[in-house]
Amino acid sequence: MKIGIVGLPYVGKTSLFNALTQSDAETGTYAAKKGWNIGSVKVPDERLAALAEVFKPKRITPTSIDYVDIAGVSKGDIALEGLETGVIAELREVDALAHIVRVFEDDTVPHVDGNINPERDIETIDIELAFADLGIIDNRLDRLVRELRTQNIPTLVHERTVLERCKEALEGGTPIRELSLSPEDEQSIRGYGFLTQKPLLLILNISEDKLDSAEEIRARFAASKRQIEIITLSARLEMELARLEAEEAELFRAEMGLSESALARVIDASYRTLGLITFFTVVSDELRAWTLKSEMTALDAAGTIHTDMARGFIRAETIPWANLVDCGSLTEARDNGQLRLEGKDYRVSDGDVLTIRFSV
Ligand SMILES: Nc1nc2c(ncn2[C@@H]2O[C@H](COP(=O)(O)OP(=O)(O)O)[C@@H](O)[C@H]2O)c(=O)[nH]1
Ligand SMILES: [Mg+2]
Repeated sequence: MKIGIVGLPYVGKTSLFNALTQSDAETGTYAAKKGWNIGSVKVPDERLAALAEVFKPKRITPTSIDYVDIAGVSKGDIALEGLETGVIAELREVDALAHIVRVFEDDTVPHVDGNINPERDIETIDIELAFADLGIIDNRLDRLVRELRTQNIPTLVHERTVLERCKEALEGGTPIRELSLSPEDEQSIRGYGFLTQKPLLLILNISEDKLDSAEEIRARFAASKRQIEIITLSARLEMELARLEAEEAELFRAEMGLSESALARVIDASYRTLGLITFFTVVSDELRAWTLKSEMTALDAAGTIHTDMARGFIRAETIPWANLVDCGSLTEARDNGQLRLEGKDYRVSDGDVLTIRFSV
């Protein structure tokens, strides 16, 4: 899974990127307009530790998330740069966008529009993302109209209809994500990676001395952005905490009254936004976490692990992770009748421990 960090220059994107991925990319600069940073973070999961007590595996493999930190965009940038630039092309590849919004006040940090106004900044980026999509739609529609003049290809006619709907929505200020598209509609525009179609996470970057009122600030934005996940954090503080030893950082958090690490909240929200769940496997001494779209089946889970497993799927043995921890071992779970046998259509639940039986 890959998440693109977007936002105006000087809002804390690179600081958050560094905090999330334990990287050391340069902050406070707006030089490399075409550049981006990319880094990976292992998803912390307490369930893995609990399962490790049961299985005593030689190796524990968590899932990971990639974050892409693009150089800041300001008004007009995306539209002017167009589709071909590396930055936009990179963004089209991501699974979701995290938009960082500057709420923190700091006279030593410039703001491209002169003053702090998060509502305005959210709109600026929304409009830029819409422009980027509209640019592609207009180009494609031009070509489709020409092609359809000489021949009648049903798939292209369908694509044109969908693109026209998208265009109308965007021009009216509605992102593509809010349209109700059928699976066929989605399929016809999948290749474009429209930015306003991607799930969006709003991250409010607030001053470290305003963390007390984080919830109020969040509520203010939540009212107008109902369907969108909103997180508040202080990117600079998080970056500094990420550089400390784990125990030291914990102490700091406790002192400042911060319960959970902001990074864990970003990761949780990323999973929710993308509708992802985690399942676990234990194969030859390796305990491993995997990511799956919610609603997916045991067969999909098998395919995530290996195509052979999906091809030769026989059945899945499954148990919720907590039940397995209670039982103390798979054998015990089987004896207690807690290990269920499921077929390929079984809907995997978050936290399931799966053993796939297959033959090839
Ligand atoms: N006071 C304050 N400054 C911050 C915070 N987050 C980032 N900054 C500063 O804002 C400047 C821009 O940060 P950077 O992460 O490079 O932003 P980017 O341009 O969006 O990548 C740097 O000088 C950061 O130290 C914050 O939470 N509080
Ligand atoms: Mg930056």
